[in-house]
Amino acid sequence: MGLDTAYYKNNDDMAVTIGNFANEMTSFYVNRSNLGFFTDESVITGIGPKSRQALSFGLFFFDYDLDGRLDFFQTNGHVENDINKVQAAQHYAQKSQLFWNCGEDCERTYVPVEDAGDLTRLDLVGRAASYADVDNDGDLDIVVTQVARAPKLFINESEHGNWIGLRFQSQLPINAGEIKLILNGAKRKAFSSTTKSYLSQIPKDIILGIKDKNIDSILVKFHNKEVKISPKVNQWNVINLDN
Ligand SMILES: [Ca+2]
Ligand SMILES: [Ca+2]
Repeated sequence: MGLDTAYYKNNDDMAVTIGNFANEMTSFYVNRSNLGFFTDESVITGIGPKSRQALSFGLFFFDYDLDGRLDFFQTNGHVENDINKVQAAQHYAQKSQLFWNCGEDCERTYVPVEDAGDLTRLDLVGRAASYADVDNDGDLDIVVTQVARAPKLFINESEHGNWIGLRFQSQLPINAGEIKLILNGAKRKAFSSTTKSYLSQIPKDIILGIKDKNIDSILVKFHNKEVKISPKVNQWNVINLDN
């Protein structure tokens, strides 16, 4: 039911994911920048087969281990609270799923994280899902709401890489656009959209996972503006886009 878009390979190939009903895979369409059309890559990315049984709602790309590659999360839960009486394989409360982005060298881009603690252990009637750095340690934590049950907050305690926090200030709306980032000459792209997942919003701040702690500069391109900064690593950097 939810959807998200991302440059999941840190190149110009854009992915669109859509959560679907039970016994339907999560859709994963990729717009190949060199072809100009979308291809269905749900199976070959590794997301499809593992998401087929679930009825998926909130979902999003995010870099949970801050290695610079966008991972993927979806929360699940059926719409019929007695579905198990008529379909033995289906349950009202279902487990959420986390997929690690393994990179270009792997057979499948996305590998299921079988044990992500309570995040993948608890059965939830998942609906909205969102993320933010709730405990202010740089990594992204997750909130999932449920039907007629308490929402869940999952604090990210995984080992993670270094990060750069970007907090934008602008008189222009920065919650609906594309931000092009150049880190030490290497391109990264990010959306500044705060609307994603299912009935959810995320902060407009961006946290970038980085392998190299020595980042000389970041060039931010947004609309017709360019701002270059020397970022502080593992800290928030406030960027004024009006200058
Ligand atoms: Ca990652
Ligand atoms: Ca955190």
